[in-house]
Amino acid sequence: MCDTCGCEKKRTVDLERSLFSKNREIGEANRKFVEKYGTKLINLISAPGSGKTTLLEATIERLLPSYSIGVIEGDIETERDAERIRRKGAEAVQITTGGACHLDANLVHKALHRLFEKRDKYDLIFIENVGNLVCPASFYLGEHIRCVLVSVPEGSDKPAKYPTTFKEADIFAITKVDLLSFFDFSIEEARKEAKRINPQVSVIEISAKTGDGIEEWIKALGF
Ligand SMILES: Nc1nc2c(ncn2[C@@H]2O[C@H](COP(=O)(O)OP(=O)(O)OP(=O)(O)O)[C@@H](O)[C@H]2O)c(=O)[nH]1
Ligand SMILES: [Mg+2]
Repeated sequence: MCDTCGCEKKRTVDLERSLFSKNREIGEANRKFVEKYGTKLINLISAPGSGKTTLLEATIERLLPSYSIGVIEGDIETERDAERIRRKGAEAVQITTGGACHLDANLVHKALHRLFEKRDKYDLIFIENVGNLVCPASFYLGEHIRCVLVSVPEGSDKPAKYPTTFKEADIFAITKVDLLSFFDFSIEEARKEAKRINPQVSVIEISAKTGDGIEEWIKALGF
């Protein structure tokens, strides 16, 4: 309760703080859990339709059968993305949030157990977060690599307009670069703004359709 006016604001702030710190604790546990198995955990964040699943399909094609891959799919509804991943030969578990716009560490923890029931060794586990450029960024899931994707049709102003999402990203993937000639997307603007917000971020230009940038992406993942 706020001392000055009696509003509920302070209580809300306290609850938020405890929600985020509990989430971080479980995120750290997720990280320790996968590290026991020598697994790298990668969190993909983007608006709906930026090309997360298509990039994963191309990544699986490139890395199987040399590496074992698992995917945790987060969506509000349907098993469709998990089915796409399974068709490419990787293991996948689907989380349907039923409305929530992001995954949290606890949901991912349960999904990790489901994945390790299927196989006892993964070199990589990808988490495809729920399509949303804002909310998933506040929830650490235990990932070693956080990748934010923006596709060419979305516009090069996105880093400047959604800076908090880029602050803790390790990789900024500009996707669908095969469409550059049809849109006024400026690679230079997107790159400059992302680097201004987060000088450490690696910027990669990718087309999962043509294969451009896929090798650089694989290298950035450490493979
Ligand atoms: N031209 C082009 N289209 C692409 C590329 N990558 C994905 N797409 C298309 O973009 C659309 C959305 O791709 P998805 O991979 O399903 O996007 P997503 O981010 O997984 O979508 P949600 O899971 O719904 O958030 C599909 O029609 C893809 O074929 C690309 O590199 N180039
Ligand atoms: Mg998808």
